[in-house]
Amino acid sequence: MIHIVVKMVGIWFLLAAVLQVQASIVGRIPRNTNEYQVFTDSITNRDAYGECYKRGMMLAVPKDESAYNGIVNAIKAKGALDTKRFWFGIRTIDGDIKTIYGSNAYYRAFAPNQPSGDGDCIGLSVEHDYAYDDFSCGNRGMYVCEPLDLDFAAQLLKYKVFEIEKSREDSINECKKQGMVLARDYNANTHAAITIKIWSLVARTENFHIDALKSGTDIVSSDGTVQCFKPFAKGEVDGQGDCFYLRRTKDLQWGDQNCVMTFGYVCYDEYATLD
Ligand SMILES: [Ca+2]
Repeated sequence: MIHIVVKMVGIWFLLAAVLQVQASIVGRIPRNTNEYQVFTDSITNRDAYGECYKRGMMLAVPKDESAYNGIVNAIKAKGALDTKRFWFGIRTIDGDIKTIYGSNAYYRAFAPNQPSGDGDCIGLSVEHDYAYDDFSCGNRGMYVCEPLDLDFAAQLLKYKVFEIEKSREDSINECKKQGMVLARDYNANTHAAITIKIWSLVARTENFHIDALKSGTDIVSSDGTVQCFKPFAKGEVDGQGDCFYLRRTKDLQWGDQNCVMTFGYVCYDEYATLD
C-alpha cells in the first residue's frame, strides 16, 4: 500500500514537471497583440533594428493576416500620432521584397500602385490606412517591435561583429585570439542572424569577411566543408577574387573579392549563451 502511494506521488510530481515545461514552452510563443510594441520616436529604418534589439525585440513581421492586424491594432491603440510611416519587419533585400529574416512568407498588403520604386525600405503608410509603401530608408518613422524568438536571440548572441578593417587571414587570426572562429554563413537562418546583427549596430559603413572561399566550382569554409547555401548579390559572382564577403551596398548579400582586401569581419562564438 505505502509502495503504491509513493509511486502515485512520484507520478504526480513527474506530471507536474511535464506540465510546467509545457507551460514555459507555450509562454515563449509571442504573437498576441499585446506583444507588439509601438515606439513613437522618429528614426531611420536602419536605426530601428538597433532600437528594437536593445530591448530584446526585433522589427515586427506580419507573417500572416492576423499578425498584420495585430500590428495595425497596436498602432491604432496609441491614438493619433504625428508620423507618415511606421517601420516594421518587411524590407527589400538586394531588390527583392522579403521579411527581415529573408523569407517570402508574409502577408501582402501593399497600397495601390505600391511599391513604386521610390525607396529601398518598406513602411506602413499612415496616409494609406497602414498599407505597405516603399520609402527612402533615410526617411524617419515610428516603429513597431515584437519579442525576439528565444532561439533566435541565443543565435544572435553568438555572432560578434568587428568594424576594424582586416584581410581575411588577419580576420581569422583576430577571431581565434578571442576564442572564436570567422563566422560561416551556411544557411538562411545563419544569414538572417548575421545580417540582423550587423543591421542592429550603430555604424553600418563596412563590408564584412565571412568564412567562404572558392574551391573549383565549390564553396568551402577554411576547414574544407563544402556548403550549398550561396546568397549571391545580383551581378555577382564577377571573378574579382576567391573570397566571399558581405556587401554593404547589396544588403549584405555575397560578393567575391581578392582575399587580401581589408573589410570588417564577423566572428562566431559557439560558447556564447543567454546565461
Ligand atoms: Ca512608394
